Amino acid sequence: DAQLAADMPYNPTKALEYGDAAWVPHEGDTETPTSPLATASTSTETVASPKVGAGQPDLGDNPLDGPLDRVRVDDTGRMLTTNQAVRVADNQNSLKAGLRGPTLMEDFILREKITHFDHERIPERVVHARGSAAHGYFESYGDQSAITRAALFSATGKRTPVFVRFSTVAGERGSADTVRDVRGFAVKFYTEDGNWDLVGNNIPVFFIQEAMKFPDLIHAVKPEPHHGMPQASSAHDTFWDFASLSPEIVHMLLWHTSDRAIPRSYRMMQGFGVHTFRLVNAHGTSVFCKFHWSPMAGTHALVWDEAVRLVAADPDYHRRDLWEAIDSGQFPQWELGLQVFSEAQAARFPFDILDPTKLVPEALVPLRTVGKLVLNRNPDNFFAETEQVAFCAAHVVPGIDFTNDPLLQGRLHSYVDTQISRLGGANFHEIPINSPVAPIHNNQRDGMHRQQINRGRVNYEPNSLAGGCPFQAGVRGFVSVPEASHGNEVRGKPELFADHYSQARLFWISQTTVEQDHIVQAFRFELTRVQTPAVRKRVLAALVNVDNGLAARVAASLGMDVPDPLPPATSRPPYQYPPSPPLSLFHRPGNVGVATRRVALLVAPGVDGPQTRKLYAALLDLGAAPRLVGDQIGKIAASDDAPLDVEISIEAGPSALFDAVIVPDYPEGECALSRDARALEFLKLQFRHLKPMLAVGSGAVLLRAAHVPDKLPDGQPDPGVIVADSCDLADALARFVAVLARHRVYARDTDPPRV
Ligand code: HDE
Repeated sequence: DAQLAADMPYNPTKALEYGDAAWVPHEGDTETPTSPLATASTSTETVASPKVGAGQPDLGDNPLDGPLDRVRVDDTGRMLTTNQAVRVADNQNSLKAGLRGPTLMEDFILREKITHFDHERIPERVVHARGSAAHGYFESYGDQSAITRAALFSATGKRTPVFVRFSTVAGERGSADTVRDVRGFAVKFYTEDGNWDLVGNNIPVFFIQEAMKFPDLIHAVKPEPHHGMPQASSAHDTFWDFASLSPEIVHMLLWHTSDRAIPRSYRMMQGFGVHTFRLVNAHGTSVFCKFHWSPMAGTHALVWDEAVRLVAADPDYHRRDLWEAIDSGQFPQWELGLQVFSEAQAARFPFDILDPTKLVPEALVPLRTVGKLVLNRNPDNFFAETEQVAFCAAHVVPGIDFTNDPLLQGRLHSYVDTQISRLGGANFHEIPINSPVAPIHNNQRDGMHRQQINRGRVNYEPNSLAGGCPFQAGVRGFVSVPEASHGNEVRGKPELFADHYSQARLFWISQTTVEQDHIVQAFRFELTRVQTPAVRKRVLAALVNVDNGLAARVAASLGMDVPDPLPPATSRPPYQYPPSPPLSLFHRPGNVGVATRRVALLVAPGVDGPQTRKLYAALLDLGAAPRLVGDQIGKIAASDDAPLDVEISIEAGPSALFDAVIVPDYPEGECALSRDARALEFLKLQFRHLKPMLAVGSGAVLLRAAHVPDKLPDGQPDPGVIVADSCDLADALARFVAVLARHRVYARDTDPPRV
C-alpha cells in the first residue's frame, strides 16, 4: 500500500480520495473498509482495472491508457455516495413522514437516483444499433511513406491504438446477432495526427450508389412502419419491393443472400472500406485505394438453419464470441490489405471506381498487405465505450483523402449530424472513448456538456492578443487533394454506373457450387416471406440478367415461371469478367487451426473417464474450447473412480452453440443418452449443420440411434463422421481436428437435409 500510495499521482482537488481520509468509516459502519489505495486509479491500466480479461493483454505502451484511466472508476472499498459525493447512509428506504406516511419531496437522495435512472437511455443508432466492440492496436509492417503520409504507416512495427466496433445494420439495439444482414466493421485509429475512422462493412459493395437513396433503403429494410415488424430481417415485402425497383442493388443482393451475411463470428469475417479512397504522400501525390481487412482466423460462416436456431439459443452469440476470445487470450487479428491504383489504371477499368456497387477484382489490382490489427482488450463498460463511441466517415488524417463517390460524399455529412442527436450535442468528441490522443486546439467553444476549460480571452482568429495562436498548420496540416472539377451542375450519374449486372454475374460465377446453392436457398427463404407476387416476379426478372440458371432455380423454388428479363438500364453490353477465386468464402481458410472452436463432449454416467479427460486436454492444448455437455450440470460417475463435472446441459447448451461434437466411449455398455431425444436431436443437428463428429467405441451407438449417415450423398465416406476404436484415438482425433480446422463438411450439404 505504501508503495502504491507513493506511486500514485496526487490530485489535490480530490484530497478525500487519498490517505486515511478516504477510508475513515462513516458513523454506523461496522466493517473497516480495505484501503482505497489498493484499488484506486493509477496511470497503468493493469493495476487500475482488475476487470481486464484473464488473457492478460499485452498493452505495451498504449497512449489511450492515460486518458481512459483518468475516467475509470472502481468501487471496491468505497462508500456509496450521491452524484455530489455526499455519502449515502441508507440506500433501502426513502424519507417518509412517519413509517407509513407519504414520501417527502425533501428526499434529494431518492430524487437524484430516480431522475438519473429516468434518463439512462440515449437514442440508439439509426442504423447499426446492435454492436460489440474491443480495444487493440494496429501494427504497421513497413514504411508506406511513398504512397501515404498517414503517420500510422510510417515505420515497421509502429503501433497505433484502435477501438473497433462490429455491428448488424437493420436490427434494433436488443436484436439478435445471427440474423441475415451486412455486418459493420468500424475502426477508430487514435493516431498522433488525429483520429482516423475507417467505417466499413464486411461486404465490399453497397446496396445503392447515391446517399440520396439511403433513407429509402433503410426505411424499406427496417420494421414496416404500420406495425413495427419484422425485427432485424430483410425477408419482408417493403425491402424486396424497394430492391426490385432498384436494379443497382442486384450485385449486393447476391452478397446479401450468400453466407457472408451469416458469419460464424466477427473474428471470421473480412472488412472493407467499400468506397475508393485516396492515399496522399508528403509531396501531395495521390493514388486510389481500397481497404481490405482479412481475418487470420479465416472467413467462415454459419449455415442458415443454425443461424436461425442461434437467435433463440444465444441472441448474443457474436458478442459473446468476441468477448470470450479476447478474455481467453486468443486475440482476434486481421491483416490490412490495400489495393492501390492510379488514375490512369482506373480509367481503363470496365467499371467506374466512384461507384460503390462495384469492387476492384484482385486480378486487376492485387492486395498489398501493410499491417495487422489485434484486438486484445475488452471494454470496461459497454455504455461508456461501445455505445458512446462515435465513428464518422469524415474523420480522416493527413495522408488519407476522399473521392467523389456520391455515396461517400453523403456519408461525410451524416455521421457527425447523427451523433449530435444521439449523443446530445456538439461536444461528443470529448467523451473519453472519442477523444483523440493528439491534442485539440481551436476556437470552438461552449455547447452542451463542455469538458475542456479553454483558458484566455481569445476565442477567435486572426488575433494578435494571443500571438495568433492557435495558428494554422499549413503543409503540416490536412491539405485536400486538389482536384479539377468540371461540368454543369446536374443531378445524374455516369453511364458506367448503369451496368448493374456484370459484377453481380462475376460474384455468382466466382462462387463454389455449395455457395451457389446457399444463395438460391436464401432467395427462396426471403422471397417466400414476401407476400406480394409482383415483387417476387420483379426480383426474378432482375436475376435473369445475372444468370439464367440462377433465375430458373429461384423461380422453381417459388413455384413460378421465369419472367422476361428486366430491361437493362444501359445499351452497353455486359462486361464478361473471368471468375475471381478470392470472392469465394472458402478462399481464406485461415491459419489458426481449431483455436476457439467450441467442441461438445457428450457425456453421461459410465463414460470413459480417462479418455474423456485426455480428449478434453488435447483440445485445450490446441486452443479449442471443449465443454462437457450432459443431461444436467454437476458431477457424474465416470468409468474410473474420479467423477466428471458436467459444465452445461443440452437444454442450456444446444447443438447450435458448438462447432463440433465428440461422443466418448462407454466401456460398460450403453449410454443413457441414446434414449434421450434431446441428445439425439443434438447429434442430428450437428450432422445437419455440417459439423465434424467423432464417436469413440460404443459412443457410436448414439450416432446410430440418431440415424447419422456415415456416407456423403455421392456414397463416399463422410470425412467428418469419424467412428474410432479407443485404441486409435490419437489418429481419430487428428482426423477430427483436421476437419474442424476446415470448419464444416460442405460435401455433406443437401437440400433438403438428409436427417
Ligand atoms: Fe453508415 N451510418 N451510412 N454506412 N455506417 C451510420 O452513423 C450512412 C454506409 C457504417 O459502429 C450512422 O454513428 C449513410 C456504408 C457502419 O458506430 C449514420 C450512408 C458503409 C456504421 C450512417 C451510409 C457504412 C454506420 C448511424 C449512405 C460501409 C456503424 C449511427 C450515404 C462502408 C458505426 C452512426 C458504429 C453507421 C449513415 C452507408 C458503414 C446514420 C447516410 C456504405 C459500420 O450516420
